[in-house]
Amino acid sequence: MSERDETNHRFGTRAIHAGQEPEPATGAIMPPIFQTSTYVQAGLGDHKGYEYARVQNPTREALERNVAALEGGTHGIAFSSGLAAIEAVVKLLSAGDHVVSEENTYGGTHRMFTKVLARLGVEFTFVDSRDPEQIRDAMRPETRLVHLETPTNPMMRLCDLEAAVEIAHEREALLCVDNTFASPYNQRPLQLGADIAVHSSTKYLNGHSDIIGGIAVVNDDALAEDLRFVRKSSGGVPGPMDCWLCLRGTKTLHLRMEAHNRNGEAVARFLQEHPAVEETHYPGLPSHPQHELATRQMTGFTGMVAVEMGSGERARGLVEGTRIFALAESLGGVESLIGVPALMTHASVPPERRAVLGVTDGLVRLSVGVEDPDDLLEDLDRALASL
Ligand code: P1T
Repeated sequence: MSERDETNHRFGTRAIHAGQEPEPATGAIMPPIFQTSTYVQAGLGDHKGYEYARVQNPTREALERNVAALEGGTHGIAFSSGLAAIEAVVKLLSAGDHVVSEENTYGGTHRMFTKVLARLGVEFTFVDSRDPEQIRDAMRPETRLVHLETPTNPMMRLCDLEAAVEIAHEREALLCVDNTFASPYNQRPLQLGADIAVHSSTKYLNGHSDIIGGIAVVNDDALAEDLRFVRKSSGGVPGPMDCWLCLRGTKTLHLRMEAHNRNGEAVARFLQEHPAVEETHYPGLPSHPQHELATRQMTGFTGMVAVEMGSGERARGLVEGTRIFALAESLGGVESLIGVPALMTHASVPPERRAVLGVTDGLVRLSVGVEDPDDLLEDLDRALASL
């Protein structure tokens, strides 16, 4: 992965500066929150490029330029949520088109594909993309999109993106990667050849658990145009205040991700050694079956850890026993969260599919925050001791 962009700036500098110029009227160093729905025109058709805020908003555009620079892309298209971003990607397709999707995505993504978009005539085949040959085998003449998530939510499975790019492009399908779990600090799918990187910016990009947002990043002008057209036509835009908060978040992405990576690894190592834990899923551990791929494709392994506790009762004991780790959905904020995917984020996935994926009632997912790591380990140790 190239460390610098065309401005010759490295990641941390881009995080703070990319896409933002001092505001021209006053010199304000921070992009203003353009809290407006419309823009006054001097005469019919005589305007400054801003007509209506579903279509254009300067605060949103600053965020889009910033995240595009972090992903190594040329265009960012921001949405009202991560699911709205993924939905817009599928809305590039038509009824009768086919999508090959990783089977272990966020539960809400699977629900949207199977319960909403499939009803509209788009067909989906779900595969285990740890084996890229499964993607190849599922491709049909009408396959227009391969949708991957790596690492996956919550099993922390990986897909070899370079292999997937080759397979998708051989058949002229778009490759979209949900990069939410890794964040662009740790993994940049576009630089590995993917066509679209999508995020729930609710998570690491914003980083402070105070907005819902999504974004798609691409390198291709025509693809960006198509996604903007879908957004303009469908309407899933984020508000300016949320864009501003997210932009404030991305300024510290590199600092936060260093701490998440460090704390995630410390927690994973601790849990792996703990006798009360049956199995620990974390791509940064040498015992992870895809650790070699992780070190090739990622530069850090995030704060996301999943552990198998052996039963629903033991999982409940752990998630209800911690004091610093808060029992809650979501992830990627500075504060540590803990939950049981089978009852929370993946409750919408049918039980038989959950069983195939390993999303058991005993699986606990941790979003390790950036608190003092010793306090986090003590919190887990205390909760595990009480089981
Ligand atoms: O919640 P929203 O911003 O719409 O993003 C959906 C989404 C998309 N992709 C991934 C990988 C996700 O994890 C999510 C949302 N996930 C949770 C809320 C969660 O707790 O896992």
